[in-house]
Amino acid sequence: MLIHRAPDVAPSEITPPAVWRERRTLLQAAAAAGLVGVVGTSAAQNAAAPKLAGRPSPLSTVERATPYKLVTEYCNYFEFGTDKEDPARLAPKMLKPRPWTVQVDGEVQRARSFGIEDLMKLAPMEERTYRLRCVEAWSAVVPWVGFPLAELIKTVAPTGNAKFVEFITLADPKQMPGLRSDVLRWPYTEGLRMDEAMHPLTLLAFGMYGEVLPNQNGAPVRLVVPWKYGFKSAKSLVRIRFVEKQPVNSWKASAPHEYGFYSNVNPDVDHARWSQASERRLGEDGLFAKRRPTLMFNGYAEQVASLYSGMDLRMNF
Ligand SMILES: Nc1nc2c(c(=O)[nH]1)N[C@H]1C(S)=C(S)[C@@H](COP(=O)(O)O)O[C@H]1N2
Ligand SMILES: [Mo]
Repeated sequence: MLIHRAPDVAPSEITPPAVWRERRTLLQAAAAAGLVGVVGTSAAQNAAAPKLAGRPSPLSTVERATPYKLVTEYCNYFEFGTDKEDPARLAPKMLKPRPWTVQVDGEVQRARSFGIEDLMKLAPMEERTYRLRCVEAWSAVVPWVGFPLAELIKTVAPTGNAKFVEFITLADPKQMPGLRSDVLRWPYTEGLRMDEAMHPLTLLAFGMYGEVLPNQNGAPVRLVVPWKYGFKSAKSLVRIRFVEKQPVNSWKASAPHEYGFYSNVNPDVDHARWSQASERRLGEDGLFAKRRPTLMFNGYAEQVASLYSGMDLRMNF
């Protein structure tokens, strides 16, 4: 499938990669000279973090990135606690993202384990700036660094029985104090239908804002599925399993009337306890800040709506 641009963005707003690179170089030069702040660009944000560059992708939204500080300090990572501040407080010192292996198995012809360094070499890194819409009605814009999950899927050659992909994340009580709570079923597990997993927008992310992922954002590797609620984007993956039956994701297991398998962003289908029609963008929470209308498939309808043609999205929420 060929995709030329992000949806709900006029072609004139798309920055061609050459111009983007030039702008970025200028910004970095200006930043190095102390001329401008670097908030909202992909320039390095945490001097201590290893850099991770990616070639700019035309699938990026041109919306301004949410400030790094907000994306790294206001997180959902229940293995470290349910308060938004818990992951940033605990994950940097408790989670050990290296050495790390990701097991890829199930209905594939070439099952194997990848050391994280080998996994990172599988395909060229891209920088993809995506909207992220949490089921809790807040959103952010994040410049991820990674490559399409499809690249990994091609490498392991799924069999004809592979209908779904299950994503299993780390559950180590020594590193993760949140596992003492039973808010969710551990290990945190997610799933995608095969065509969703193969979709060019579906990203395996290793970095963000030009750096390796901070622990609280899912180091060393996470999933990013921009047209679905944020909880589908599982952090700190340890196993990717190809299966025949629809996997049970942790959120659905914990509250099946509130969370479904598909979890597509849909302003017309309310959560059992709140409306999904609008959202608060992180960083825009001043007294007079307007809520933003939530877009169908989080604004990616042009690329993904066809995956669901003929499906009742109210039943398949
Ligand atoms: N392993 C794991 N992955 C997870 C979560 C979690 O609690 N554990 N929370 C999800 C939710 S609800 C959201 S909104 C996103 C948040 O990603 P961010 O904190 O990097 O913005 O991560 C998702 N991935
Ligand atoms: Mo979320």
